[in-house]
Amino acid sequence: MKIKSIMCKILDIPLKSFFQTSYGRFSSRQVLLVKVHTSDDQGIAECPVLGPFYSPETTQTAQHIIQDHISNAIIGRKINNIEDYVKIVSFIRGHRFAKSGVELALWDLLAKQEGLPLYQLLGGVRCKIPSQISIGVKDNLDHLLQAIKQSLEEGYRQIKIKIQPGWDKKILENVRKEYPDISLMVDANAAYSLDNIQFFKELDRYNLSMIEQPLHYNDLYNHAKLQEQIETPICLDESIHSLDDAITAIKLGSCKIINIKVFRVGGLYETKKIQRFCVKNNIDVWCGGMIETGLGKAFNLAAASLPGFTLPNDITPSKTYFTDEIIEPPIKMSKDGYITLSDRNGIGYAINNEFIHKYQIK
Ligand code: OSB
Ligand code: MG
Repeated sequence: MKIKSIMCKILDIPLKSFFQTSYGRFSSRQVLLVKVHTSDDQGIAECPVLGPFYSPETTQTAQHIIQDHISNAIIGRKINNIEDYVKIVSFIRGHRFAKSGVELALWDLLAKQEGLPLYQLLGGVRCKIPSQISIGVKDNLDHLLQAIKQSLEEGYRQIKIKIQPGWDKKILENVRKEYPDISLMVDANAAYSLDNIQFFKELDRYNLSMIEQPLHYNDLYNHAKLQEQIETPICLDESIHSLDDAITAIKLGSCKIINIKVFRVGGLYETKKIQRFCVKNNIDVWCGGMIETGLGKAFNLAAASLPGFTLPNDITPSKTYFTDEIIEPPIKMSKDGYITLSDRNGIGYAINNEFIHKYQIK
């Protein structure tokens, strides 16, 4: 198919309530909407860049890379498969969120052309996706316990809580006192160093299914040192940008589990490469989230249908973080914590144009 044009819009969408990690607190979500047009169709995706505290990109750099570099490279060219696109944009170093925005819109276009739901074109093997909720740092313990109670009632299959120095040991002790048997994990978002080794050793007693990204994003070596000394499996998030990172981390022993975020690794093509390597090496993976809108979550759902995605994913119904729905129908979760993939062609959801109109800022 011949690419005719690419269009970007910036949306700024209020969150239902604030979300806090060790990076800080945010109350609204900026995402870049990306539309790729051929002469007779369009594909749509989003680029949920968070900001330079999570990865080097921002919404504005992603827009710049798409409009001034990716567009120049692909407009007017024939792209018959995703590999063509990946090769063409391989001259751009980094900027994986930007590359993923266009790649995902192309996946949507290709799946529609083939008359298939995206997850089937991708090679997905399941259509019921297990869900976990990521609960941010709260103002106090009561608020956290309340959020956990509500999430368990809603049916989530696992609870993930954000930790940071000062909001860790005491919190976990109390959560475990209240809920000794629930499936529980923690995410440190790189807030600790090996100086905290005593704390990490004590974590072993809380029976956590994993600890996500305890140390600096650039530090596979010390993650390997840490994993040697604790039982709790380490799961890497921020450290993994590519198949090469995944290979290095696994060979070094830096983790036992990988959180693959479709956007962080540059799209579904790289996601599949990492997933295949992990399956071969018996490493469990799951799909992470970036507080995407329902549109971004829909691409994550397709990823989570692939072999090897054996653990609960940070994929939640649209209403979990937002009041309004960008997609129709909304993403819904069953009472036992599963989301069923759409059987419609392409990404499988329609876009609510009123939503875009309401929240577009550029
Ligand atoms: O580290 O997984 C993370 C949200 C924003 C940035 C980083 C992370 C998160 C989450 C939320 O934990 C995941 C979600 O979208 O459900
Ligand atoms: Mg994380």
